[in-house]
Amino acid sequence: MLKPQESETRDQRLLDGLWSFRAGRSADDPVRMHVGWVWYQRTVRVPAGWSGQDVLVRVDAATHEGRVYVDDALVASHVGGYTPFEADITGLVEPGLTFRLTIGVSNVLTNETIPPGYLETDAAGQERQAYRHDFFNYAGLPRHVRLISVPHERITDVVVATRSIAADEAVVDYRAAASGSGGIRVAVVDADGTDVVSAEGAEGEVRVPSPRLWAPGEGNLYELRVELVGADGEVRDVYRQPFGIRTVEVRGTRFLINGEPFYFRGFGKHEDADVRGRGIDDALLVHDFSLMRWAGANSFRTAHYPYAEEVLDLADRAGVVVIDETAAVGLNLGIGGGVHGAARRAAYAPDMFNDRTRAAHADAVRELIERDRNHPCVVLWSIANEPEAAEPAAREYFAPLAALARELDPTRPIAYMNEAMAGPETDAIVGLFDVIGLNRYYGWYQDNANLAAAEIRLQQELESWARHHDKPIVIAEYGADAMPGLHSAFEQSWTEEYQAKLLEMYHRVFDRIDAVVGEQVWNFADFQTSPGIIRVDGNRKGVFTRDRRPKAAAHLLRTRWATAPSAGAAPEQGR
Ligand code: GCB
Repeated sequence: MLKPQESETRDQRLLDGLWSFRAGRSADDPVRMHVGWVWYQRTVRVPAGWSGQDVLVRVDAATHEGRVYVDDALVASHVGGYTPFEADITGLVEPGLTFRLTIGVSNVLTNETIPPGYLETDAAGQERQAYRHDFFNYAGLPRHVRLISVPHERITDVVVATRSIAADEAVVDYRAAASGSGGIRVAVVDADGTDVVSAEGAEGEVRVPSPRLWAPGEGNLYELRVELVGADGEVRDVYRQPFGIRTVEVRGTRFLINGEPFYFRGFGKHEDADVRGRGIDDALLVHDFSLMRWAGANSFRTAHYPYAEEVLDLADRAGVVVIDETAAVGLNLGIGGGVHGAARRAAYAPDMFNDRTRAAHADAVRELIERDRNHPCVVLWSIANEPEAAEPAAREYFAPLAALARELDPTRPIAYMNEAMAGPETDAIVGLFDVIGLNRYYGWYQDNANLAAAEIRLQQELESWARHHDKPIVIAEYGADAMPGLHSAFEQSWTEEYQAKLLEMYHRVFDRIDAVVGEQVWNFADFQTSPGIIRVDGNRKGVFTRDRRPKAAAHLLRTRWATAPSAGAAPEQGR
């Protein structure tokens, strides 16, 4: 789905600001723990200058299900909380006049939604939303709602991908779709605004001379200017798609960007902050990126859902590498609030994660890839976080999803993020993927406050993965909770020293294992979770506090990462 933009033929208004709000049930129902539908409403005036154009309304995210009404007419409904949807409302509104826009949002999660969850009724008769993922179920409208003006005959999709690169020329494939009868014309525009090459036709290739590559640390971007031209030669629509010229490839145990081995240094993140919850905030976004740069990070993972499109736009510009994840987190009955144990029943079953769950998961994969595939920052799709992966039925569940991701995007490798209950010999699905993503907590959930034992077990396990699979390994999570200001001279969990020492121990091990091509600490910052006995006003594994102040571990990372020889190079490894 195209991100809305202004051009010679297009316009948009952000409908940000305060809306009227009502939760669907009684007034004393505390909104924070509300389960079910809420309603947002406001009056919108269609700009008078938009006459002759089609008018759309676009919701960047309605978490987890949204319904849009223009006056009393239902114009769109969508399931999936982190991807956009839109409706053509041309026939229902008039330029210069107002209409009533109402958006209903439900936060309910079931076995058949992505992410999954379930409803419980407590002893007081109160219905509660339970879920198997470790972050607060912030819901509602966390991103922009837009009113959009587009020509009636218009460009509806653009896909750009680098086929090959050489010093003197890059070959870039493109594909555009349009409604109406016009022809497509494209031009590649460089950062100075100069047309460097052009082509005609809805699909084809362009050869870019002396390309300035997008690379880690170097956010070099081009634009593909796409024009829809009528038979009369008149330009009906113009859309400018930013893109980067770069290749991604997995070869043996190496992860290559532009043919060069890349080592991921960075974080699993969350869209989370005090007061605003998951709501988009440009100042926070810029601040987070500068803190990541300060720490020497070159990458992050959009744990555990697709982030706002503006986040990826900034990563493109900043040359920050992204592992882009669906919201498929919690497809695992063996994990509860971070504590892992054997599940008592099958996860993939008609009354649990079933064909309808998989269909929702397929939608999540499709919508993620269709939204984000033009971002050069995205180098790897993560189609699930910590699903049950040892049950043989996991293979049946995941094989069509992996195939779908490859079909939608043959240019990027795919992964899923594994948790420890499926080991190198029991993981039934790792073979479907190109990269092994591991989330490991030796020294925390296992061997707590015993780093010597944790080091031995971590090393043994990583060696076993490397022995059994000829694939690159990215450690997508490792870390420990730390309460800021808590200190100890002893090996004492929850202290700042322990968090830093644990990371240091992991780094020693990573540097001994050749197949490890990345380390992403869990987490960038402390974040809110549902209340529980192992969470202290949220998850404290941040190396920054929730208000973005560095703990001791952040300084440790800066020492290791900010001194690395170049943006993408591996640290000094015993290779
Ligand atoms: C995990 C999950 C992550 C949790 C983390 C933890 O494995 O992927 O969502 O927050 O562990 O801290 O327990």
